[in-house]
Amino acid sequence: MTNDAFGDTPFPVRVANTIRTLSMDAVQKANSGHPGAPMGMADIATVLITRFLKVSPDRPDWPDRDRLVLSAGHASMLLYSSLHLMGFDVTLEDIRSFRQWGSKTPGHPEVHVTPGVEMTAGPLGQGISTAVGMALSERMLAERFNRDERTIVDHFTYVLASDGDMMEGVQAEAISLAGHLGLSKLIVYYDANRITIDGTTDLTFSEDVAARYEASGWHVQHVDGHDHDAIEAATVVAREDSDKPSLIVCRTHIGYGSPGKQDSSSSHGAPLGEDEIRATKEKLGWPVEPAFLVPDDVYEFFGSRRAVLTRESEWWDRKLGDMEQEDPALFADWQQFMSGKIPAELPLPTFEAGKSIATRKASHACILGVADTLPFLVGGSADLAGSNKTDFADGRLVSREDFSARTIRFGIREHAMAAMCNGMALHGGLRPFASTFLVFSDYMRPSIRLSALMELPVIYVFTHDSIFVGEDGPTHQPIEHVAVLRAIPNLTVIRPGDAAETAAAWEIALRRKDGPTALILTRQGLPVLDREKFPGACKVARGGYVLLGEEADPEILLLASGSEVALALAAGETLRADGVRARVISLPSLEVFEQQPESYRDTVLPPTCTKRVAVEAGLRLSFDHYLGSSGRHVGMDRFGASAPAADLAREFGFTVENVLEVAKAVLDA
Ligand SMILES: Cc1ncc(C[n+]2csc(CCOP(=O)(O)OP(=O)(O)O)c2C)c(N)n1
Ligand SMILES: [Mg+2]
Repeated sequence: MTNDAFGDTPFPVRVANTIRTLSMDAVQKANSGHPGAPMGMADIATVLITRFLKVSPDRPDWPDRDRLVLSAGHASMLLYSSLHLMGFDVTLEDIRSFRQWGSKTPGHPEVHVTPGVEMTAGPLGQGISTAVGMALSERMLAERFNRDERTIVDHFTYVLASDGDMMEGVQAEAISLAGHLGLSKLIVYYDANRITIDGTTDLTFSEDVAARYEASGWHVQHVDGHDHDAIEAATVVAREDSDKPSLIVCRTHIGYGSPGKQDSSSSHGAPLGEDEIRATKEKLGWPVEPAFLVPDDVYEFFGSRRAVLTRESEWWDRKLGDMEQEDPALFADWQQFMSGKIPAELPLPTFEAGKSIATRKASHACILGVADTLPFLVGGSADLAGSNKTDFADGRLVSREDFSARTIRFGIREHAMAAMCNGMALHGGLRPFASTFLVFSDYMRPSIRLSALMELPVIYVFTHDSIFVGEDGPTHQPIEHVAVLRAIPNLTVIRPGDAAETAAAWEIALRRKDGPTALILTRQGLPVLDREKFPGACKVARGGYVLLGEEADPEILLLASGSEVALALAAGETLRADGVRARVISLPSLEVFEQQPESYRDTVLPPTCTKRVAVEAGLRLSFDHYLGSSGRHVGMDRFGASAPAADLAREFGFTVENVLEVAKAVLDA
C-alpha cells in the first residue's frame, strides 16, 4: 500500500506500527499467541533493525553478524515481523501460517526452523543467559583472531528481555558472571512493562533491577521504550562502553496502541479480537484493511538496508581474504575453529590393564590428550574443577584480563554454565564442555533440555556419579539422575565402565555434531579391564557389547554400566566357573545401543534369553525395557546414606554375593 494511507505518521513509527499490526494480525489469525509484548517492544526492535543490527539476510550464518536474542520467546511475532522486514526468508505467507504445523513461524522461536532466529527461546531466563555465552565466545574468538592489521571478530550480542526474564534465577547467575567478566559487547534491552500473566508486577516484583545490575558490574541506562531517539542514544552509549555489559531499562507499555488492552495482562497471551484490532489500527492511524499490511516505503527502506549489509559482509570477506594472504597460519586456525572438525585419528590416551583409575581421572587424561589437536575445545566447571578434573594443563583461566585462555571458571552457577555453553555452541567457533557433580545436573536440566532441543554438541562432564561418593551422603549421591538424563530425547548419556571405555566415550562425544552428550563418571577408582582378555573398548561405539560369554545360547544375561561393570563381571565369572552359561554385557550408553540395528541388539541380548539381571547404582527405570517382568535389578530405589563407600556397597547389595544371589533366584524362577 502506498504511503498516503498512513497520514503523517513519521517513518520510524510506521516501521514500528508495521511490526505491531503484523503481530496482532498473525496472533488473531492463529487464534493463539502473544500480541502484547511485540506491540510493546516494537519501538525497540525498530531502532535496532533500522539503525544498528549488523546481520545479512542474504547470509544468515555470517560469522561476524550481531546476535539478536529474543529472550522473551513468547514475543515471537516481534522477531518474525522484524525478520520479514529485514528480508530474511520469512514471507508474509509464513507469517500468515504463524503457529501452524510445519510452518517457519512456530509459537516460540526455534533455531533450526527460521532463518535469522539465533536460538530456541521460550523458557524465560534462558535467552539472556545463553546470550552471555554468545558474548563470551565473541570475546574469546576476538582474542584469538583479531590483529592490529584487521578485526575479524567484532560484533554485538543484543538481547530483548522481559519482566519474566528478570525474575528467573538462571538470569541472576548469568548476569553476575557477565558483569564479572566485563562482557562489554552484550547489550540487554529490558522490556519493563510492569505486566506479567497474572497481573501487574506490583504483585510479585519490587526489587530494583537496575541497582542489581549495577551492583553486578553492568552499565545501566533508563529510557522511554517508545522514544526512538532515546533508545538510539542509549544504544550508542552502550556500544561505546568498553568494559561493562549494558542494561537499557526501557519503560514500555504492553499492548501499545490498543485502546482497551494496553497496560493490561489481557494483551499478554490471547488474540486482541477483531473489534480491538480495528480500534487499535484506528488509534495508530493504520488502515483497518487489509490485514498483514506493509507500507511500500518500509519495504523500500529495508531493501536498501539489506544491500548495505550485504556489502558489509562482503567487506568482511575481503578482510578474511587479507588474513589468508598475509597470515596463512592464522587463517588455517580460523578455518579449523569455524569448522570444529574432528580429525579421523584422535590422540586419546590408553590405560594399563589392572590399574585402578577413576573414570573422572581417565576423562581428564582424554581432555589433556586432545587439547592440542582440538584447540577450539574450551570449558570448565562450576567451582569443582579439582573434583571434576576438567582443567587444561596450561593453568590459565579465562578472565576479563585474558580471554585467550581455555579453562573457564563458571563459579557456583550450574544453570548459567549450561545456558552459556549453549550460547557458545550456537555462536560457533568454540566447542564447549561444562562440568559439575552428577547430582547437580538437576540444577541445569532446563538448559540441558535446550541443548538437546537445539541439537547443540555441548559435552557435559558429570562426575561423582553414584552413592559411591560415600561420606557426603544422600544430598550428594545421585540416584535418579542417570535415568532422568536418559529420558531427555537427543541427549546421549554414556556411563563408561573403565578408563578405556571413558576414552571411547569422549571420542563419541567429540564426534557428535547434532546433540549434547553427558559423560557419567566415577569419583572412585575402577579396575582397568584387560582388553587382551575382553573385547576392545572401541565397542562402546555400539552402546553395549558382550564382555564375557560369547556363546549363542546364554542362560542368563548380566547387564551393567559404569562402576557396576566390574561387579557384574566378577559375578559372571563365578557363575561360569560353576558351569552356568552366563553372559556379561557392558551397556555404557542405552541411546547409542538403541540406535544399532536390531540384528546387533539381538546378538548382544538374545530375545530368547529372558533371564536377566541389571546392575546399576541408580533407578531401575531405564532398564525395564530390557528386564521385562522376569528380570531383576540390583540398583537403588531409595536415597543413599552417609557412610564409607564399602559400607554402602554392602548395605545396598552391590556385592558379588548379592548379585550372585539375585542371579540364582532369576535362574531358578
Ligand atoms: C520458565 C518459564 N516459566 C513460565 C513461563 C510461562 N510464561 C510465559 S510469559 C510469562 C510471563 C510474562 O511476563 P513477562 O515476561 O513480563 O512478559 P509480558 O507479559 O510482559 O509479555 C510466563 C510466566 C515461561 N515461558 N517460562
Ligand atoms: Mg512484562
